[in-house]
Amino acid sequence: TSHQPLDADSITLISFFLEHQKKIPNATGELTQLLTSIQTAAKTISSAVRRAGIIKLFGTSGTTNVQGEEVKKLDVLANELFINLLKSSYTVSIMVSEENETVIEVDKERQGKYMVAFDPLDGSSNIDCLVSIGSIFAIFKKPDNSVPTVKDALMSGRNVVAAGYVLYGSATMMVISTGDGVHGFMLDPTIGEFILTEHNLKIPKRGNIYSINEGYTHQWDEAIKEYVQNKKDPSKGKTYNARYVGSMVADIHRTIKYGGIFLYPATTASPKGKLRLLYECVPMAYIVSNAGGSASNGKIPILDIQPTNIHERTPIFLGSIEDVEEIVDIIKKQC
Ligand code: AHM
Ligand code: MG
Repeated sequence: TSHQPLDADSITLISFFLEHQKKIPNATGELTQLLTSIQTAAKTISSAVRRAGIIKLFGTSGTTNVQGEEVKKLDVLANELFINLLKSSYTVSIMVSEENETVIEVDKERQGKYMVAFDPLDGSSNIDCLVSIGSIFAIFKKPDNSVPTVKDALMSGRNVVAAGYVLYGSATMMVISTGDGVHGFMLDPTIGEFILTEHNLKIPKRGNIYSINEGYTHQWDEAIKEYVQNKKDPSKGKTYNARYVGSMVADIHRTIKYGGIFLYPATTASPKGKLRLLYECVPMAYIVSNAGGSASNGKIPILDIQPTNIHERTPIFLGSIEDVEEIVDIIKKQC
């Protein structure tokens, strides 16, 4: 209960990464500095999400984003927080945001060696009805260590040095990987700190949940139809449960915790799928892969895709290693 004394040994997000940084020879502390800014953005967005109905942040702000969708007021606030806090961290040169059509450049005097791609508030359809939403980010570094330029915004997932997401669910949790395991930090609202609660998250090798928007069945390729049909047919093995929040962060956090598969395939209306490579699929693929799962576009790992456009989309199949293998095999068989 809230009357329970606080644990004097709890590990905060920043103390965890300071310790991690000490283990890396020649580490400058810049990544920890960057993560500090991201956690401040996350705390502020979490507070805004929790109070949005009271401080009148719900509803549309009357503008549309680069994808032609209505932008909610909370999205605008979350985007401004990410941009301003990353700029003032002195660690980033360029940014890609779902909400900005072009790459965001940081002033020369505040530039650092990283590129950050982010979706400041994902799950827009769930904002006004109080269902879970999230933030997603990936931090990239050029292999040659020089400061990235605008044309370097198009880096593949193999250049990611850290990625994570923040889930504004029944509690707020930040899940991060710097390539050395996946770790979850729960926001303790009584002290305003992210506390390590999930050390070294591992996704089960196989799950029993499939997560896809089945309303689009008529728009899927035969392989997707066959796979999903199999999961409901007892003659084809153990049947699966269906779960679909419609917020990528919530659907993927559940997939990591319980196992199973999340699918957003190509549809006739969106032939490249809906989800964006740089700031939705790559960070999630990085996290899931570091937790022992996998993520594919049906042909190659998401992390191997070389982007050609900052807002490009990709089909995605992500989750427990054996579940992803199964769908990829069906896709290959039908090609
Ligand atoms: P958004 O960026 O407009 O919020 O859309 C992204 C969201 C994801 O969180 C979710 O996985 C997906 O869109 C759901 O799409 P659909 O409603 O087509 O199932
Ligand atoms: Mg999004």
